[in-house]
Amino acid sequence: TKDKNGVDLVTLQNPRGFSAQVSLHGGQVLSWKNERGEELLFRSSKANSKPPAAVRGGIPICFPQFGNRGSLEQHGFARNKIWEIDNDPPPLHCKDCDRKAFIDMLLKPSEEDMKIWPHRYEFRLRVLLTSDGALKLISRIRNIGSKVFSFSIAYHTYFSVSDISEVRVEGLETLDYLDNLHHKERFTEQGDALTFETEVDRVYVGSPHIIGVFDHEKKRTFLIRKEGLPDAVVWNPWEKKAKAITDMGDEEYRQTICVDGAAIEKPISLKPGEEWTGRLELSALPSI
Ligand code: TA6
Repeated sequence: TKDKNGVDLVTLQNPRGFSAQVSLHGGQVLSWKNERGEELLFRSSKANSKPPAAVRGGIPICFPQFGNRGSLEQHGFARNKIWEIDNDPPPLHCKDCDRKAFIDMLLKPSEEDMKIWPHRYEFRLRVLLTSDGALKLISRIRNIGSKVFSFSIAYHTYFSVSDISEVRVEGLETLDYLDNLHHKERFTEQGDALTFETEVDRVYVGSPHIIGVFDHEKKRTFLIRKEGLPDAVVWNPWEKKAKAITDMGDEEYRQTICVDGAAIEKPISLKPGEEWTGRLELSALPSI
């Protein structure tokens, strides 16, 4: 189907009744619903889906730059580009994936793009709903040019939560983090689980491949499994910053937390012909 701006939207379904919606604008997951039709990802009521801006919510793909760490636009250009359906996808090693449960998309630079970021790459993104409703994003980025390049990447994941004061994040204890609110300086996490009382904008470096986001009120646990993504961004704009974000309702910061699988501290470097693979798997489980 197409959205009101004529952008192609693809709906994924699995036999258990989970669904997801992916936009070819940015290769962005916009929705992920469980078998009861509950929306698991946040989307702002003020989100505008008018290209090139990315929809506020879902999972924008930050590539080839995270944040303002470089000369490109904030979070790079991939989330603002129209991707194409990948008609030459890598083989699907997935025993019980049915045709309606995944989409393969491709982003390649146009000659125009080459003026901004002069590297030849193929970015193949597979979004897949597993048979038990987990959402998998598999990125394969290949250098098809003649010179080495490096990039940062983040799956900017807006989880839907009942209220930020009810959220706990586990798995990042004792890690170092770069604090975007303090000139990206490095600190060490002292606490046990992360809880939220104010703006947080951090890159936890060398994070484990499993992180838990617990929503106490909804009795729901999000599990984040990641491979090839050594870092984890944790962000909530809180009240003041949320008011300054035009495509976010003033109170909506309470209904979301971003915990993003990422590779930021040590950008990924690819020699000609080399390919990098990054995998993110999100599960939404009833809390024990
Ligand atoms: O998530 C970290 C961050 O870099 C924050 O500093 C904030 O800018 C957020 O990303 C959202 O960025 P965006 O460009 O989507 O408004």
